[in-house]
Amino acid sequence: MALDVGVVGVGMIGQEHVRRLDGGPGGSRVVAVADADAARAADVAGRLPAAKALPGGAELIASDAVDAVVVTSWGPTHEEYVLACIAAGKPVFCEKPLATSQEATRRIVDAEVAAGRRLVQVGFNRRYDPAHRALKQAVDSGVIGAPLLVHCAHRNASVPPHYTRDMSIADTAVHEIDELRWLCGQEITAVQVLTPRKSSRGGELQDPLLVLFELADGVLADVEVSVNVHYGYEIRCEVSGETGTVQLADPAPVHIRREGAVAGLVPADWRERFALSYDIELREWVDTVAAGRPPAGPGAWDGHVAQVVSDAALRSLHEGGRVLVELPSPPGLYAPAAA
Ligand code: ISE
Repeated sequence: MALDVGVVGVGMIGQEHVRRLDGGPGGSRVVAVADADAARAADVAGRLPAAKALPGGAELIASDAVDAVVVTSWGPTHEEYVLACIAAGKPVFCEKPLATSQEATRRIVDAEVAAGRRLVQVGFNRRYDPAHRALKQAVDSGVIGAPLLVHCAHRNASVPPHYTRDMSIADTAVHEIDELRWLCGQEITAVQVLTPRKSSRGGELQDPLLVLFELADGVLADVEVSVNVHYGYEIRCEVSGETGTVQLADPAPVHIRREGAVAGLVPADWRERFALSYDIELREWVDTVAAGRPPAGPGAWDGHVAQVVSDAALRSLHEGGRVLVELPSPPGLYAPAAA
């Protein structure tokens, strides 16, 4: 069955998703777009065969033409749009973070619980990256024995001018927060943010950061967050286990050896590094939602937990020290299905 999608927010990531959703292999098309910048919405709609530009997210969500919604607007608007989708009974794919405070993500969880069905999926795309999936498969298979330590690095070549100090956690490290929970199958119980010598390229930002996570089974994870490395976009993850290690391979498709040196291209940014993950993520979402099933990917509860951990990390960044993460039990709606 075809799925008619409306996209709220057609900036960079919104346009990336529009390109994949319109005429995508799962039979989806984009029928409506909205953006705070009306001219941009009109421009994007004008390039699509079946899309209209609507005046705002509320109109788009209410439109009878829209079966399902993708929210790729600015983070502080996510809560309003996701709650409106739940109230309208429409499936919604919301880019990370699900909202910008744990109170807001909790309101989304409560609304979904009150509605009695899962409608929300959050854009934690690492779960769809073939390399990350292979990493998890290796850990789950037991080939490296019980995992003990995880070492990650999340490096951006640069960040846009609107990027603020807290975004190193809330917008960037939030990917590793979800990744660690998913990869290790454990909740994060404590977090501490350390601030090394500042990069002279970072301006007002506290860059880089070293974030230490403790997981419920005692695994420790360290994450370097650097957002001005200049040389490209790099994502690393290595799991050290009792009998071996497994790590993400170098994503360069080829290595060139010449003049006594080896070179492999480094992706320029997340669009290049994670292109396949976005293809798979949206394809799986469209297939599931078009079949009338609840979204199978990370849901509102995962978005909420990531926000609770992110808030704890921000507290550590602002006030120093190790901050405990306290999580209530998930509501029954999010209990894993019995095998
Ligand atoms: C951006 O929003 C992303 O999702 C990228 O994957 C991440 O690396 C970047 O730091 C974020 O700002």
